[in-house]
Amino acid sequence: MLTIWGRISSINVQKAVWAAGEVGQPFERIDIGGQFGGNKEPAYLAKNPNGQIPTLEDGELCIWESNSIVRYLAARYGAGWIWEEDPARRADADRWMDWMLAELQPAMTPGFWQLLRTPAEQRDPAVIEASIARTEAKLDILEAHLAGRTYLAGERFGMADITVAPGVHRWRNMPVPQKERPHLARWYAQVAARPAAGPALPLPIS
Ligand SMILES: N[C@@H](CCC(=O)N[C@@H](CS)C(=O)NCC(=O)O)C(=O)O
Repeated sequence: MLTIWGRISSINVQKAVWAAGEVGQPFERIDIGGQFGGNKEPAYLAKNPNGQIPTLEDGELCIWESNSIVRYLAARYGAGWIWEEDPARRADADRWMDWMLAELQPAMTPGFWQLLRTPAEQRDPAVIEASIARTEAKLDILEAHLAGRTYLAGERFGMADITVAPGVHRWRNMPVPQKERPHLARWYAQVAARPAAGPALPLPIS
């Protein structure tokens, strides 16, 4: 049985939970981080020296970095399914996974923290405005890309969808103006309806 360390409100934990569900691996998820604390304790730091979530344990193996966890689960348990053997097809998925960590998450996180985790009187409207503008530009890229394909990396559901969708789920449920993007909305509805997505995309977001 796998162990996933991390509170489910974290989009990085959501990726790991979704991937484990897709590849049909039973797992125990242990609440840690945020209001649960525990992620700076020596026992946890021995597993993940960053003191961040998620961390995955699979027997003797201990992995951190959410996208690496998704790739591991896909390669280990999802061969011929969500793992791509073909280097070109895998690169197509990889770029969206890296884009999520390097572009979309940094764009949306300041706005999320301001609006969901900062008392109203301490919020900085300039930070919120900048985060919305940056995120909207990234979502426009997704919209244009999804106009031409069913899933992020082509016609087959896979690792890229599992990695990016938690960010889109979060943004769609934030108190920010929601621009109409029909292709993104169609893709989100399709992937969020998957059985493994349910436990990974809690509402309300927090
Ligand atoms: N690059 C890391 C980032 C991990 C990260 O920033 N995790 C956040 C939650 S999303 C965290 O550990 N926050 C501290 C906490 O929850 O206490 C990954 O993708 O796994």
